[in-house]
Amino acid sequence: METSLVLLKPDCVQRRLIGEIIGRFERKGLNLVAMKMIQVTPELSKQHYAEHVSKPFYKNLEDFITSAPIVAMAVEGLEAIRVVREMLGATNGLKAAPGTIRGDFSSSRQMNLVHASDSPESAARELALYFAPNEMCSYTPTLVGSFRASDEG
Ligand code: FUP
Repeated sequence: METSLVLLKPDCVQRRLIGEIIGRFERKGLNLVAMKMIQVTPELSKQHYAEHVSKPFYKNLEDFITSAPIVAMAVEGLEAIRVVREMLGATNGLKAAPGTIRGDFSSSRQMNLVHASDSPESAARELALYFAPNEMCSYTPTLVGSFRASDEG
């Protein structure tokens, strides 16, 4: 099992797409194991986007991510990090494949609705930024037998 850090960004909240996006993850069979709405501060933005802080687009990105609340979630499942990234589609909504979240709902590189961790190392670092260990609610999903065979994990 893997757990990915997923953020529904300010454009997702402003456009009332929270339910639509969470619904996709639920219908896929992923488990939501933590969730909260928060206002990202400039400090948290710099931590989250540490690899981008020195890039020319960073100021605009920080202004955007701090412009309205976000919904942070921990999403658990088999191969969840790759599965969720593929559900999001390419970074730029104009290039994301139809059927993906960004392909269906975004026409922007910055306002691409959702963030998800891109590796196990990123997921561990990002989950720790948003959730304390006691905010993670692991549980046994009782419907798992309707989602996959018992020998699939
Ligand atoms: P992703 O992993 O798909 O979230 O994308 P990146 O890590 O490459 O980029 C992080 C965020 O920066 C994305 F949400 C989009 C944004 N971005 C810009 O706003 N302008 C750019 O030129 C590149 C990325």
